[in-house]
Amino acid sequence: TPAVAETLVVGSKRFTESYILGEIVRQAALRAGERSVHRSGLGNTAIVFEAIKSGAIDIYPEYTGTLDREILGNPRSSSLVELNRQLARYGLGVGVPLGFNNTYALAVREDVAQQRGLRRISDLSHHADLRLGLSQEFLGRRDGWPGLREAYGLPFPSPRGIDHGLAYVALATGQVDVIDVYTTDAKLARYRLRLLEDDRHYFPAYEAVLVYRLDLPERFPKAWRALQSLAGTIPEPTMIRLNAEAELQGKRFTEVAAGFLDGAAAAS
Ligand code: PBE
Repeated sequence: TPAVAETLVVGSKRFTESYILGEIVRQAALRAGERSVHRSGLGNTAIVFEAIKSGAIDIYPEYTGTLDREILGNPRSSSLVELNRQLARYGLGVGVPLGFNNTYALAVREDVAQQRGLRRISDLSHHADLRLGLSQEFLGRRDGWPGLREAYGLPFPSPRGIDHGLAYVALATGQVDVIDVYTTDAKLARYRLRLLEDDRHYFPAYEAVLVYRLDLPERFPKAWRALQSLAGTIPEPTMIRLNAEAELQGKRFTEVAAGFLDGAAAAS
């Protein structure tokens, strides 16, 4: 037997939901009796994917549409079987669909939407004076702004980059007119906003999943069993509630994750 137990290293991206999911993974592994640390908020998708390829982390929460479009450059949505086939060349696997989809959407204030008659993304093409404030990662992603602009033939040559954590306040105070949102954002319920219909079906599904190094199940068998039992346990309303506990009630990510796992344990 090895002298020192190995430590499972979890990573996450730099936004609320990713922190919470990373913390759920760390604590689930810990509760299963495995040593585990969480390198939280490592950076954007590209940075976290580099970290798992290099072995700096063993596992992190990701989304199917992000794997397809941004990471693998696939033009269409793939099945998990196909994603696994493509990820195997990096020594990676994907699984444990958690139970919710978190897609991008464009949002405007309800009063502005009514004044201008905005319902669908295609309606924006007749309102070239609107000011867009888009999250930095969205501005540069393959499934983000450049493709969206082209798919809809939108004007807006240079939208402002804005930190996603500040976007809702910027919209509410009228500093910008249109922002990109994530559909499980807790703040969506806080402000009177209208989500514009993606009438050209540009955005794919972004089902939450776990991406892991293929040697993880063998190195951490107890954690692996515990992680697999997370499949299907986070329906969309639950994820929105967990995001709200962190962003609206000011709970720590560790506390939000522990509360979720306590509830899951009590229910089983
Ligand atoms: N998403 C929507 C992005 C951020 C918001 C969850 C698909 C992602 O992290 O890939």
